[in-house]
Amino acid sequence: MEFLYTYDTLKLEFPLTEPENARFVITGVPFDGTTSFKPGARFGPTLIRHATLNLESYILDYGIDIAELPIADIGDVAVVAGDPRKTADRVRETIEELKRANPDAIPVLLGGEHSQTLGAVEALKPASYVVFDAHLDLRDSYEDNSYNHACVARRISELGVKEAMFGIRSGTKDEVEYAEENGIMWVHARDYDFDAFVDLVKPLPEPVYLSVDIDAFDLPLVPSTGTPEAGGLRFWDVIEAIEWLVENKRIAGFDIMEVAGENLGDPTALTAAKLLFYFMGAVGRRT
Ligand SMILES: [Mn+2]
Repeated sequence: MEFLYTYDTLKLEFPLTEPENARFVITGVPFDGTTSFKPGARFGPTLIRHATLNLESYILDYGIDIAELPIADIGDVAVVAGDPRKTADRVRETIEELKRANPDAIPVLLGGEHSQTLGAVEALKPASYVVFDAHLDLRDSYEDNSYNHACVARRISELGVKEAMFGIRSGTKDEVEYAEENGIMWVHARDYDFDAFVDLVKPLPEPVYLSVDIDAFDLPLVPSTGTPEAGGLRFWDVIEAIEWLVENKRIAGFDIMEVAGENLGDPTALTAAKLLFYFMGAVGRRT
């Protein structure tokens, strides 16, 4: 099928299927128009796809080969340079087109700035939003733009979506107060463990949109990201949480955002690629 706003780019290497028949439909969003510190998220989708070349499609500890799963890659969304709202509109329309053709598909967004998650959430209308992130992203506005990457969780909460956040170690007093006033639950990276995750996520209504801002991970795993912060989560801790989530909750959509860098083989993209494979493996082994 044809999409209004996507174009072909480097795609995943293993046998792909058509979006109409796929369980997972991958789309890149090469947008970094509001990045405040370290640029390069526009290269994230390509870097992640390239990093998958380094990985076996056979998931050793699951005993399944994700290359045998029905996966589509529809290329990247054509961004509107410098405009996170208009670009997120294109993300929303792309996912709406996909869901009309294939209501069972799980859209998988590769980014690109976290601002673009809003478009996916608007399209999929999940009841809950579970996010791994270093940052609360609850600002009402940042640098005079309410669709800045630092505002994405605020915009999503305003849609009435329940939120739970993990790996947090950065936010303002105002953001903490907004979270308190609006019942937004979050766990500091220092306090994170599996039980804390399950406690918060278990009561959340379905379906759940799962977002991973790559900066949730500890710095050595993800040196190239827009706003890096020391003191993050360990890789297997996040995988274990995702395994629980896909076993126990219906997943509306998934994304891996804020992967940046300029060089192929960047550790950040390698972390993201491995995470992508584990997500598809964790969902795929159940079905
Ligand atoms: Mn972040």
